[in-house]
Amino acid sequence: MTAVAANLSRADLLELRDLAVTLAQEAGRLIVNDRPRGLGVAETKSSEVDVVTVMDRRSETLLRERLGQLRPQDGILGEEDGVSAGTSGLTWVLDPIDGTVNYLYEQPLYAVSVALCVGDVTRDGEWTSLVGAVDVPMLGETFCAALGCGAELLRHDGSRVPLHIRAADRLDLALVATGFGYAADKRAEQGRVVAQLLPQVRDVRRGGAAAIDLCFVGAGRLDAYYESGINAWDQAAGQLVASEAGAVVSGAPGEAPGKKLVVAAVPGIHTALRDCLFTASR
Ligand code: LIP
Repeated sequence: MTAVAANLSRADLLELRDLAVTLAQEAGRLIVNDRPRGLGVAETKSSEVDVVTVMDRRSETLLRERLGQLRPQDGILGEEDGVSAGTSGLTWVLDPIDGTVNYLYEQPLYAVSVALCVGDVTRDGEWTSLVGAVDVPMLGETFCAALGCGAELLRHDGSRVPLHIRAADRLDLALVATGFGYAADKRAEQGRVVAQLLPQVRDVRRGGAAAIDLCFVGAGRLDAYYESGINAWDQAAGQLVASEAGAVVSGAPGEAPGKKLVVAAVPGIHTALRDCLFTASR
């Protein structure tokens, strides 16, 4: 199902995109301005290094409250509080702090990711992002996109520029980002894959936030990003920013992007990178 199936016009999509921007920026300000001194780990999830802070929860609470006021008919899927059903067939997919470990360590690459999707957001390949916004408060930047309407970078000084990918056609000259999971066995496997990739590309970056990595592909700050094991909330908005800026966003060969694998790359290297990853992971 797409925007047409969701009966949304271009004007509707742009209005919803702007709402996603507003909400992402509100939550971005909250997590910076209200960060308590001596912020610690409130709880852990899949492992001791998969952390949640009190600000992850406050950010998602703010986003849910605002959506409850403005879009009560829509569903919500949030990283911390899960699924809330709606009646519109549309679902807001929220990562209240993407790059939580960076946030915990006061490193700048963390973001609030807000996407509006159609379809079943709990199943890979069964959903499509219609609008997305990724606010990176420490950079003073918000990346946003609407399906079929392009992608933009909004700077907190009020300026805005369209996003376009880099022109690249050689994998050996590509700057590629990736990330690693929170489970030791998964990280060992991912380490083997990136070790095989490293000599075949210009260099590798590990920023720590999928949403930012995907937006950086769209902004021409990376040639590609791939990762396995990230959730819909990590990638729903960033996928759309990257694709609307001209990147190819896929999963494994013949599969949609999702938790199993997401590969976002400039067209000239997407197939070569995906083939390289497929070979390395065997
Ligand atoms: C993060 C992802 C990142 C991945 C990290 C972590 P979180 O999400 O955005 O790409 O490599 O391990 O999963 O947990 O900060 O929301």
